[in-house]
Amino acid sequence: MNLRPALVLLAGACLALSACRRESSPSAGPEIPKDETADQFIARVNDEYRAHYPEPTAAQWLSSTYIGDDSQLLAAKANERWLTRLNGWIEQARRFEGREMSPETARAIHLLKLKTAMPAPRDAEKLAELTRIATRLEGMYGAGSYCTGEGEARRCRQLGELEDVLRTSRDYDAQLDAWQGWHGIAEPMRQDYTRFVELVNEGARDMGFADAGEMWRSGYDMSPVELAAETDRLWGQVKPLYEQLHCYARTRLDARYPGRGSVDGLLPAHLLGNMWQQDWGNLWDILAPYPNAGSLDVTGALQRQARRTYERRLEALNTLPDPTRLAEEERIAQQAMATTMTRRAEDFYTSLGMPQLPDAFWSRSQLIKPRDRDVVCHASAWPMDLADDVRIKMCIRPNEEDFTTVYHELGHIYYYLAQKSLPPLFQEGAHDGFHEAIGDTIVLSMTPSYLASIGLVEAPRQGQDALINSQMRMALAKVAFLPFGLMIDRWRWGVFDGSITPENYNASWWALKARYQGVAPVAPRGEAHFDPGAKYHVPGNTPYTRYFLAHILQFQFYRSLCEAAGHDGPLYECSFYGSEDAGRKFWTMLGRGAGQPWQDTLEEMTGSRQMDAGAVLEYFAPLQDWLKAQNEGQACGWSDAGADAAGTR
Ligand code: X8Z
Ligand code: ZN
Repeated sequence: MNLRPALVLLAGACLALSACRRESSPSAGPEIPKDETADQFIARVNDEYRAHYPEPTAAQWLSSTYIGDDSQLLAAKANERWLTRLNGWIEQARRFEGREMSPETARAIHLLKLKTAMPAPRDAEKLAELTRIATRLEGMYGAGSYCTGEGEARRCRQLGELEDVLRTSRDYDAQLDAWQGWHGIAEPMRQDYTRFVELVNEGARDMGFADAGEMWRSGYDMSPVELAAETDRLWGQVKPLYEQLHCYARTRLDARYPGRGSVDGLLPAHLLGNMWQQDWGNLWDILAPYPNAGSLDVTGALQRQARRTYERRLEALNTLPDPTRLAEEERIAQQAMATTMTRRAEDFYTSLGMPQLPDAFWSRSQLIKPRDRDVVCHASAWPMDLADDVRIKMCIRPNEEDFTTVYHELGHIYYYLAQKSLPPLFQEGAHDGFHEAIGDTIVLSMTPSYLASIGLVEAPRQGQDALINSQMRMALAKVAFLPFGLMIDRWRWGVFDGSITPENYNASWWALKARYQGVAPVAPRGEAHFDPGAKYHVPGNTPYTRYFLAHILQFQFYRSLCEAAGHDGPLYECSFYGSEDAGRKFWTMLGRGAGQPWQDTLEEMTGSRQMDAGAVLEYFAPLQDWLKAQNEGQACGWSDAGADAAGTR
């Protein structure tokens, strides 16, 4: 489920389990009606799915918002029952192989096999082991903490605080410490992850796939081989643009950190303002093309607003509060600010004619980090009951990245809402990249004019300098991401197919980071480390190619919604805020779910049946020209030798 949580465990399914009976084998389960046709079978699965889906989802919600041994035990158990049920259905579906059935039913049976990203072995013991490991890995990530000092001076920091260092500090060593500190939390995951890979591969093979990676590549209405080739083709389209951005960033970093701004032409992993180097937006102070051509400092504006909210609460108290009260006031102010940011995002969607978020969303979502317990802070959107109980789980802080992430998460939520009357097996993205692209398409509409209209930046300046600033702001988020979006699953596909072995986990990770992103650690990261585990989606087992595809697709969606909104002018100037025509087109696409091949859905939306980076290149054409001029005379790019050495240096 699109980082939609049940992602890991459920990936959108149900569970049918009578309260008094424990499943002992995948084929056990409720009575299977005799002489059931394939169409009747799918109708029954859809009913059972809807009826039982809420329970494992609720268990997973609890274990992610209340990390602890008890909640993990319950989540693992609920997931065990769920995956057993899913395996049972898949086995039952075999009866219909080669038999007559409607195309919808054939599609539903195919989707059934792909309902989880965590294919479980048929063997009951191994299945139970898998759910325990998966729950533990996610818990380790959520509770991860970097502690320094002894006794009184001992201080522990979680991901959010360590990210703050990378966001705001420009001290080389402080950034390195935060970066290394966070990566340390993943070391204990290595053994569990190694076993996890064996178990999901067995599950995938039980289902007829070569390995779990092949299964992941099977959800795209084309062969797994074709899908892999598609990602290469799309990367080939955008790589020259990334290389220009990389070259420009390297020059600026070298100027900011003389002699230390690059490592054999690669960018130092801890200096890019982001733990995984996937979004360089925090480096605005270093990378802004024209610092005097109008401020686009959204983070600063949000922080000022948050501070005012807090100060107003304190003023209203009229007394000097004790520390407990002060902390409580701070929490209330944080919640109020997070709610304001979320309301603002909702407003974009309702401006398109989409419905308001249901009450349950507001009463049950987790918007901020609770003070009293560990939670998985990584943002996600949850369809709890495949109807109106939709929630997000975030630890929102007042900065630009979290602000745009709220818009991203609401994209998932509106996808769920638009599909709630579809059969559950079709309640998915057209493919998973579509799910990830919805909110991001809205983010592309967050132009300087839109940001000014909501009071976050000054009235935008006109002219070439301001345009390049605005393009750079978007490129640091969207273009910098592209190779990262690709390399994570290049690593996992290799892990699943055995070409990357546990002895090479870290070296191959850094070789891929180097090859695709041109990024390297500044000190050796040998096999004592397990750096992939420091990125949520690895312990969380969320496939990642979806985000790469989404970063291409969102520009295609944006272009066609801009057309629908009657936009006239260069693509990058368009905001379709307030356009009900664009909204209708978007909503129609969302409502299709996975009920037809994604190529049909894409064609309805954009007129094209192919994913294509043409819209990305059209959008960034002014920036690409500007970057080429800036990089004139530089030896851009980086060598594979540097790439190969990166992991072991
Ligand atoms: O994981 C996410 C979302 C939830 S689906 C917050 N994203 C990827 C990431 O953070 O690594 C959004 C962009 C990429
Ligand atoms: Zn998402």
